[in-house]
Amino acid sequence: MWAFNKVYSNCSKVLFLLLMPLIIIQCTIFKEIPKESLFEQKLGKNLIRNPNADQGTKYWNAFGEATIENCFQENPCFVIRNKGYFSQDIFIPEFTGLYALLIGRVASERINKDGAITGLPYLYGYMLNKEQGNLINAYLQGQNLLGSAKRENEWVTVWGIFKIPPSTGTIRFFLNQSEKKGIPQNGSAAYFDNLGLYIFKKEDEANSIVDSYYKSD
Ligand SMILES: [Ca+2]
Repeated sequence: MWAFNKVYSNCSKVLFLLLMPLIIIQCTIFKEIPKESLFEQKLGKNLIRNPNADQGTKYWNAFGEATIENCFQENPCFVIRNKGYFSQDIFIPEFTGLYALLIGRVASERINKDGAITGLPYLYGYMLNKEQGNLINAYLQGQNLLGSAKRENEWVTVWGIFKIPPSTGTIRFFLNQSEKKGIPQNGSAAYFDNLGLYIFKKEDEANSIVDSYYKSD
């Protein structure tokens, strides 16, 4: 009886050891989040990290005169002067054929009486090819990406919607300062805050986000 118990006990141990990898594999399978849901989770969400300058320059690259300052009512924002700029890379390899909304709030310390664009803030971007050494697939410019305030230091919404070309892996999002040929910078500040990059399946799905920005005017 003792011998039988010992053999039985050893069998249980062997069986347990044999089953252990299966249990681990099962648990791993159940823990893994399906790709579909990760894709869905990112849709319609702001993919910019630190979009409000609450974390200083974290996640952003700053070039030239590019700083974080308290802009009006002690709210930190991104500030550039003399054509300094900020940029952030956002990885979006799974969104080919969908639509990207670039959006933000901007203000300018300088408004030229003759309407020249020098000093004005604008959003800009590249779609970078994931297969060809970050070759530029598309330039994100025009539309409503240039700050069009009529008064100095007046905050306005800027935005543009762009279809994501095949093989795009990354969007490089820029905060830039305009300059008209022959009219140089004079050290005036261009302000940016509440930046957003959203992906949508259809172009018109971006409307609710754009509307919510305009409501904050
Ligand atoms: Ca802010």
